Amino acid sequence: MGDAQCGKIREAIDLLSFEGEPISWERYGSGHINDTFRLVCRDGEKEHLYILQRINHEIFTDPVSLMRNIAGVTSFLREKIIAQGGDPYRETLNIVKSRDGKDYVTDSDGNYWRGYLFISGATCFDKVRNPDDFYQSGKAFGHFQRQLAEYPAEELTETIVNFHNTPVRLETFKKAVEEDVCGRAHLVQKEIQFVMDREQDMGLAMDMLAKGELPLRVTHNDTKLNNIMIDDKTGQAICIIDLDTVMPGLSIFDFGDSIRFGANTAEEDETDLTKVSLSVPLFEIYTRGFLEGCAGSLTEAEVKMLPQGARLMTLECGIRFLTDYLSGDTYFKISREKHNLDRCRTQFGLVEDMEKKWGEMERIVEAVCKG
Ligand code: ADP
Ligand code: GN1
Ligand code: MG
Repeated sequence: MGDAQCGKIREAIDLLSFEGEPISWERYGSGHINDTFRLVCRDGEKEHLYILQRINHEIFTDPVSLMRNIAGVTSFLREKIIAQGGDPYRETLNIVKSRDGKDYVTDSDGNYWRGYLFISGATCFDKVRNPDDFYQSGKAFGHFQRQLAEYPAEELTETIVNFHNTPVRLETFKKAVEEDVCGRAHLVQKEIQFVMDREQDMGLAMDMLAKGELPLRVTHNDTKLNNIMIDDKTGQAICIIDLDTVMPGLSIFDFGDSIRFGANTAEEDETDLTKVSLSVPLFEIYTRGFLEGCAGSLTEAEVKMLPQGARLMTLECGIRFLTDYLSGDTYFKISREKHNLDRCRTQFGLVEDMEKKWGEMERIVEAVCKG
């Protein structure tokens, strides 16, 4: 969204029931999808902080159902947090209602906006700061999934259909190569070949789901490290955010996406590929945290498939970045030329390294499981 359109922010602010006078707002965070702002309001001496977000309605084409999902999931979690003696204002997202009682507002351009209470004293990281943070995040994502096991899945709308259906992602990719709308395909022959060499494996998880060998659960589906808030004082993972993609999925998606992002020794958009590798210690520590958080709820088949979940999520994400590069960068936000191509290359580098360390990954999962 260009800054010219940001004028609509004022409209959205006026429609939401923020406390006090809006003083300032600035772009915030490093998400690839929504437009996020940190909003400061003042009420006499008191300052109130909020997150204001324009929901990307080109990607989430049904923002009303999406917000119904989030309202349902957060009020469900809220009750659990209260029952466990936690702080519901810091441990889950709190939606700021519109002045007429809705969970979102629309501006005169048809954009959808929402407000959340800002969670202070906690940080989202783009890179693992220390192994304990990663362990904590594994525990929290495992626990999140465990808690949502009791959520009525039939009430959730699938906000993006086939979100982690890797074979469908592959088909979309092939179409992008064929259409080559930006004339970029000749620049990425090596990457295209990388994908095609792995065509046979793409359906591994979806086939097991179809055969009933992996159970469908309520999952987060976007478990990267910057979608979890770590308390600045205690170092504990306190709140899981970015709930746009909470919907039925596989446990290995949540495990895998965290490994893809957090156990990479390089950042997602690193251009020096020699820095990219799978950190085996981080893989191990996350596995430990995740399985602890799941507290015995995963089946034997799910546990066995964890390494494959990591590999498939990384491969799939690389394919999505490459598809977007070929299609003219219309999906993920970019801040430089070839940004999506750089991101794709780190993902493929990581897949390659996982393939080299495959035996080790399997042994770790087995050992952690045995305790
Ligand atoms: P996107 O879908 O674009 O990734 P997110 O919902 O993840 O959007 O938000 C982007 C960033 O905004 C997060 O990574 C985090 O830094 C920050 N953020 C989001 N919600 C909150 C909140 N309630 N309190 C504090 N920071 C938040
Ligand atoms: C997007 O919204 P954000 O930045 O947390 C994307 C994920 C990708 C991720 C790659 C809705 O996550 O699927 O894995 O970028 N979210 C959506 O960094 O497509
Ligand atoms: Mg996010």
